Amino acid sequence: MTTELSTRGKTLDNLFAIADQFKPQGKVIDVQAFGNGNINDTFLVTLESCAEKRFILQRINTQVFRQPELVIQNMRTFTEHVRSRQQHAANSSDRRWEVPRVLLTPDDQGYCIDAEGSFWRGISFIDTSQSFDTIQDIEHAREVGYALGKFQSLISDLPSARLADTLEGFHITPRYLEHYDQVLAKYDANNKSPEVNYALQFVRDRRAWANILEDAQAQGKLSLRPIHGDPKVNNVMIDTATRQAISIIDLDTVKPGLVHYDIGDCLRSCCNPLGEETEDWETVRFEPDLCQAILQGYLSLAKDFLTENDYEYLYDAIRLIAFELGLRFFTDYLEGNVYFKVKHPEHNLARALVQFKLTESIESQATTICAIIQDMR
Ligand code: GN1
Ligand code: MG
Repeated sequence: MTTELSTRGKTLDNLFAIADQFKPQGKVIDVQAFGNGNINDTFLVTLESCAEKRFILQRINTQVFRQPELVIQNMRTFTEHVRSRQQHAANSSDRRWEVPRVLLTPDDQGYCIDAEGSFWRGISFIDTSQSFDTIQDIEHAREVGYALGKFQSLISDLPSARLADTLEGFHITPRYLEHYDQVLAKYDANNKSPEVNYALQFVRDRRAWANILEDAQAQGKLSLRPIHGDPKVNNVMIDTATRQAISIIDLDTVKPGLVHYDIGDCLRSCCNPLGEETEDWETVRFEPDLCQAILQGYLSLAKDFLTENDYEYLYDAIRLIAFELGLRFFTDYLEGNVYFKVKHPEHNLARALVQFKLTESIESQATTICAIIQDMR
């Protein structure tokens, strides 16, 4: 079979051969494009007659992750840490919680490089679970918050020095602004659309405030800890039977950072009921009830490790990470879509407008959001 898949001309035959590198217990019978990640290419591999019938095959985007071996190494460090903690804490919780495993290759490296130099890895599939692109109800929101608290508590005692920095500058908003300025300096400013003008003005109006978390860190008010980096709604796996959160997947950006990046990213993703891919950007809204439920779930675990200063910057984190993602999408649009995968040339502009509208909605509800946070301290 030589069916062309949509991703850079890999044939199904190639993909079967690559999947075979991850020492599957059974014969590979199917490989399908899977999920809707913006960076890596993801496939679901199905195996015949064995206990674990599926696994995830991914081509890592090496334009983004320049040292993909370090991404695998971090993932293994994290998985081993959690496994040893779970063994020591046996029976302390009756809730199901799973950590995706790196699948080993015959040389035990956990990745393989194909004839064209593409970098591939295999990851175990979390069975009997599913994820959603938007929050389904209040219970779902609480579970997503719980999952982030659980994740951060599991890595809270992993020394940051054991994790490599796999993506320098990730979530450091002033760095994204610097890059934006460089891109803007080269951008052909003729015939700007009203949407581009809106976005340019949006960034101009907020740039002075965008250092807020980095300044707090520089002043010693906030400190670096291991974080997930990308805890958006569809990275939280929900058990299909119990509806409880049982895992956070996508461990590419597990590295030292501020917990605020995680909280901000989780809330900007979950409290936008229309989802980040909506084309109806003008009606995008931040939903405070979902924010409250997520923070309840999160703080049920995180209250043990958050400091007073951490609480002081929660509102800013929610506002900042929505703004930052809008800035990242907008910059990529201006630069010609070199970072995020797009379905059409204006896609990143549309995504940027969604995040900017969300930021506006957060700003207009600042009092409500701050009161929610205050009530939970
Ligand atoms: C990217 O590829 P994906 O969908 O897991 C991005 C995140 C963004 C997200 C927005 C390494 O994640 O930071 O929040 O898109 N990942 C990277 O959907 O830049
Ligand atoms: Mg990701």
